[in-house]
Amino acid sequence: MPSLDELIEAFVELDEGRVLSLVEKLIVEIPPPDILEACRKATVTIGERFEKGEYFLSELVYAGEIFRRIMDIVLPKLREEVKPIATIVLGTVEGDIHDIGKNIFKAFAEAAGFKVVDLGVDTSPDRFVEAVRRYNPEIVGMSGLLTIAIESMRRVVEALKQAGLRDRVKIIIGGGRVDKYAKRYTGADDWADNAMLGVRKCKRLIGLEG
Ligand code: B12
Repeated sequence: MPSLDELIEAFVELDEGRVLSLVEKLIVEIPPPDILEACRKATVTIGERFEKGEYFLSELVYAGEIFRRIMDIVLPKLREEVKPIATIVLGTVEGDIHDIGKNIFKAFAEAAGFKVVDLGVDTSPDRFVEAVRRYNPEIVGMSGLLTIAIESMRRVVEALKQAGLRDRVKIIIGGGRVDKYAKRYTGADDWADNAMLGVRKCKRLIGLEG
């Protein structure tokens, strides 16, 4: 059985063939969340190489494509039929089109029994407000990987306040740039930089054991 470290190494080197064959082997014994977490770690190193100028935009695009193919193998193993325990309106915020992490969080949330209304990427504050009116969710989840996404998240919370909807929902933010300071700045109720923890926090936000 290959190791998760081998998978991380192959992903960082963008060796797609090796990555996919390792995932096919690992999925037999390793829980899907552990495989996805290893892949997320690899993307952090890929991001560092991009910052240093060792990788270019084409490599970021390719990394995104490899991650999608990994998800095609791994996510079906997560899904099972369950009655929804609550609804989450979820979207990547305005100005940001990163959606791999959002889609992983969505799959984890659905596997834990949430109904997820996915608004996609580059989602304006107005679209969040509209969706809260329409779907009456218990939770609003916002995803963002760019530093500027934090500002967009703050604008969504403001728009919900303006619309008189803020107190009807719990708000959680997620993605690589979020932390307790971002939570405070945006006015969200909680934050998570990994999907498993995010789902546990969602449960706690609505009074269920997480
Ligand atoms: C792949 C990638 C891309 C792909 C995205 C493909 C896609 N469909 O998503 C493409 C090539 C399109 C891209 C574009 C750009 N990118 Co980019 N990208 C990345 C990269 C390498 C990986 C991101 C990723 O998917 N990670 C894997 C996932 C699984 O991790 P995650 O998103 O954190 O998600 C986890 C948790 O955060 C959590 N989570 C996520 N969402 C949510 C939501 C909720 C509610 C909860 C609870 C939890 C949760 O659960 C997930 C699983 O555990 C990162 C590097 C990095 N360090 O993040 C750069 C990175 C994010 N990109 C960066 C940049 C600069 C860009 C561009 C501006 C480049 C350019 N010059 O055009 C554009 C931006 C376009 C835009 N307007 O959004 C920078 C951002 C810097 C900054 N501080 O703002 C990074 C950090 C790279 C770097 N180090 O410089 N990118």
